[in-house]
Amino acid sequence: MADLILHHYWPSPFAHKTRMAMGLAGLAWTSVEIPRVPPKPLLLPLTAGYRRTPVLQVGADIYCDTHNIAQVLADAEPNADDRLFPGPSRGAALMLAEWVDQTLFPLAVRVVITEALDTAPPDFVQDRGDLYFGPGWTPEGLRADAPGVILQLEAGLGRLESCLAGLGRCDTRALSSGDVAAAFIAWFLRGRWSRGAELLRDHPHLCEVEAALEGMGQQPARTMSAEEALVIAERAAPQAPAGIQHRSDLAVGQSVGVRPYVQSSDPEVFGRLRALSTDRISIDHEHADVGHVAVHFPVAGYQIRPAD
Ligand SMILES: N[C@@H](CCC(=O)N[C@@H](CS)C(=O)NCC(=O)O)C(=O)O
Repeated sequence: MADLILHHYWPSPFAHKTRMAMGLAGLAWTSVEIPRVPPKPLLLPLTAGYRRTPVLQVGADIYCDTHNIAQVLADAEPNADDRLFPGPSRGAALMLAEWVDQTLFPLAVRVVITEALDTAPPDFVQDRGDLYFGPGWTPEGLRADAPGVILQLEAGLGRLESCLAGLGRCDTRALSSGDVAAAFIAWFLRGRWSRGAELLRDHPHLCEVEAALEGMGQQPARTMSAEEALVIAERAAPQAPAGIQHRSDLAVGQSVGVRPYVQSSDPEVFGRLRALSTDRISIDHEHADVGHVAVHFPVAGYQIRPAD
C-alpha cells in the first residue's frame, strides 16, 4: 500500500481522532498541514471540493471523513483491523463513533464556539458557525441556547461514561476504535472549553480512556508539503475497485452529487460514480492540478443524488 498521507491541522479534534486511530493500529503516517479555514487551494483539487478535516490520501485515492478513514486504516496492514476492532467490538465501536459524531460533537462544538465568540478571529467564527449551525445562526441565539446545550452535553457525557464503565478498566481490556471516538471528545472539551476539565472530572472512565490514548499516534513518520502530495496523486492512479455492490438505481459512470446530510455550508461535490457499497461512495474526479483521482465518502451520514 502507498503511504498514508494525512491532510490535517494539529488542533482539529477529528484529525486528532484519526491520528490516535493510526497510533492504535500501529501505522506510520505522513503529515501534510492544511489551513484551518477556506480557501484550501492545495486540498480541494484532491477532494472535488469537500472541505472538512481530516482527509486521508493513499496515492490517487482520497478518503474523506474519519468513519471512512477508519476502515482504510483497518485494511492497511494485516494486524490493523484487530487492533482497531479487537474481539467482538466492531459493531459497538462503529455505533459509538457515529453517535459521538452526530450527537455529542454538535453539542460540544456549540459550547466551544459560544465561549470563543468574542475571542476567536471573526472569519473563523463565521466559517464554523455556517458549517456547524446552518443558515440563520446568530451569536445571540448561541448564547441564549448555551445553558440548555450544556445540560444536553452533560447528559450525553453521562451516557458515554456508563457505556465505557460497562466495558471495564482500560488495563484489563484491549482499547478499540470506540475508545478513540470517546477520547477525542474528551481531548476537545478539555483543551478548548474553560469548563471542560471540571465536567470531565465527573467521568472517571472517560478520563481513563483519554489518558490511555494520550499522545498515541501524534508523531508522523515524516512531513510533506501539500505541493508534494499533489504530485504524488498526479503520478498515481486510483486503486480502489469500481462497481456497484449494493441495490441501487445508480450506475457506474453516472454524474452524482454528494454532501454531508446535515444543515451546513458544506458544498455538494460532483463526480462520476465509480463504486457504491453499503459503506462507501466513490466518485471519479479530474482536476488540472492532480489529474484523475478517486474520492471516497462514507454512505452513512452522506446523501448521494443523480446530477445529470
Ligand atoms: N464527519 C466528519 C466531521 C469532520 C469535521 O467536522 N471536521 C472539522 C475539523 S475538526 C472541520 O472540518 N472543520 C472545518 C475545516 O476544517 O475546514 C468526519 O468524521 O471526518
